[in-house]
Amino acid sequence: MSTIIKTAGSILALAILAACGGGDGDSGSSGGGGNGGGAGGGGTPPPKYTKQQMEWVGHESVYTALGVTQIPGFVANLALDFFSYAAEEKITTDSGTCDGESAGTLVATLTDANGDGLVSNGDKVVFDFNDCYLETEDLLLDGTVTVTFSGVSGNVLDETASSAVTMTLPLTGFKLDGSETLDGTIVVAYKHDNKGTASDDDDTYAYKTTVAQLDIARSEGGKSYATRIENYLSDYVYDYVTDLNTFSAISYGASGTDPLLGSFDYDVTMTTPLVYWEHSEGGELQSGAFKSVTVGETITTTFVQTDTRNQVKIESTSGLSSTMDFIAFDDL
Ligand SMILES: [Ca+2]
Ligand SMILES: [Ca+2]
Repeated sequence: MSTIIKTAGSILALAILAACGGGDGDSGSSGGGGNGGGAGGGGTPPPKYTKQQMEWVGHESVYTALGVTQIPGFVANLALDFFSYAAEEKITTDSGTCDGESAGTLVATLTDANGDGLVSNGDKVVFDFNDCYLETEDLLLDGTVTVTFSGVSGNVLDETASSAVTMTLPLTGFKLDGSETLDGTIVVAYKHDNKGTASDDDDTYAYKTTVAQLDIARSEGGKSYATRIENYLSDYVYDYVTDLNTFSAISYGASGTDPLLGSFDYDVTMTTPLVYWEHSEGGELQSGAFKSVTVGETITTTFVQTDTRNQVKIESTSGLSSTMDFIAFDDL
């Protein structure tokens, strides 16, 4: 089975959904400072976020956007890889251990509904992750997900041909890193364009991810927190030669509770195309911008590529602004 995992294809380095931990320790200042929920009390302007909260909104806006795309994208790629492997080996199920010291197991099962050995509408791959640790992605998965194929055009398993397929991934109580539980259905529309040439140097791979509603539950410091993602859309193209992922769209609504923000509710929209460089150490955001609109302010997060370390600027219509390098942003 390790063969399956190792062939998992081109994915972004995985950001963890809703990230790890609510900012730095000094969040004791205000439990629920934020702009949460109750829009429109008569006449009193909503409170603005502190600088630390503003930075956290920028961080969360970006990493939630990436996480909702990357983790299902990883599973979708894994489904295609397993389909290819199973068709070649003429098997329908396989199981094995994952990576690391407490590796866990993964069982994969293919239902090739029409038995043609090709990805067809209605074919399925079921993954049963049992505390499965994936070393390269630094990700611990626990739960079952059925990937159902639809909208197939071309031969998806032929790496030299143009093709398209939509994969639907319902997640129910799916556990991530032992600390977060995901519920919701994610749809990934994949498209490979070979540009009509035999060489794959000019090929592009597009992934459009949509989610009507995704609920993320987690606990931290003995308390429970919940995030609801609504109307999520992201669309990006992976360039094989440059290892660049260029997003043409990202938008969603996020609401819930957070240790640093208290109750929160904001809408996130990409305003300048986000470019993400993929490499073995985890990738880096190179350029692009997001805005996060709360009831009280608009927070803009901008990535700028430099000769040394890429910079991140976070600023708000409240008048606050903050600039840091990408490493510091990543560590927020
Ligand atoms: Ca088939
Ligand atoms: Ca080509």
